Amino acid sequence: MANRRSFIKQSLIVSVATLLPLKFIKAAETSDIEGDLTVDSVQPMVISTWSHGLQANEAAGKVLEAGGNALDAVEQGVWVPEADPEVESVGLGGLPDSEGNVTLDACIMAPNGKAGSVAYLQHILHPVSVARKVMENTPHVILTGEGALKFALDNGFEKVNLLTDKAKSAWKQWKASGARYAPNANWENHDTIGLIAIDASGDLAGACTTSGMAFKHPGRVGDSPIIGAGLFVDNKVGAATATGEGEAVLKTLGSFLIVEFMRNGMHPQRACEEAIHRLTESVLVHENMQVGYLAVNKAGKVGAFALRKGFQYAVYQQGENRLVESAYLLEWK
Ligand code: SD4
Repeated sequence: MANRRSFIKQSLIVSVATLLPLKFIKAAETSDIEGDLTVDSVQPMVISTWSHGLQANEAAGKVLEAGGNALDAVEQGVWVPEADPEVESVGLGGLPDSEGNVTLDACIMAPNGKAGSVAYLQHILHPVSVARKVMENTPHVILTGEGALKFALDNGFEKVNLLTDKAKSAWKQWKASGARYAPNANWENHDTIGLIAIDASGDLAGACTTSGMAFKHPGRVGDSPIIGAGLFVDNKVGAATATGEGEAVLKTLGSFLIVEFMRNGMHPQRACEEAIHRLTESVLVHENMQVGYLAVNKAGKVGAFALRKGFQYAVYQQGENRLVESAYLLEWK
């Protein structure tokens, strides 16, 4: 064990040192001993991405405080931004694709290792709940597009119009300004929601839901509905979720990577930092790229790290709900 730990420490020092010229801004103080997964007792808790996570956490926290389980908590937590027309990156009110259609990606993972997901789904207010039905009522993990819509309608979900006037006029403005797609994952400080909960039994579940990158190509699917990319939960180890430019997260399977780092004894903070470092090593980082990771281990320790400044996450525990600025690697140019 000691050997493994010192190896991890050493490899961390090497990778941080390699990245120093890129301006290593700040990293939380952790030791890999703190990544120990020994659990005595953990208070129920909820963590989620961005400031809209605060309201989502409240809803999820209520479920936990009423004795509910982590799976119900994550589903009901993310219902809040999914139904909020002011949140331009999730569900109703989400910015559309290049043809003006709102297309949604969402997934959910349960403590028993089951997972469900929908991608490129249109017209449904709560894609996370369709993902849960895929998990619970089918032998599949992912349903996409027309098939996902048919499944939703067959299962009693109603068809709704997700394109608000505000989102439509943003799309028209984008068209008028030349309709050039540019990944922009940090705009207005709210984005995809990834939410993870630990319930009173110490069980973990997670959900991730988004309308994806604004004005994306029709048919584009991001990281959020892909198990291991936008979200990964292992009830013995911990869970992680991602926000930002999905293509970068997909190419490095960021959430799975973080959970594997934690499995090997890394503190969630270090694990998120390492996943960002991995991304800078294996993905071409362009000047507008943002990626943020958020993780928690089985013992309730939280970590977060972003490629660039601006990522925030919300932490709810024992009735307290706070918004935290994530540490990050690079300043915007
Ligand atoms: C995507 N990861 O579709 C999502 C978008 C997002 O912050 O999280 N933006 O690529």
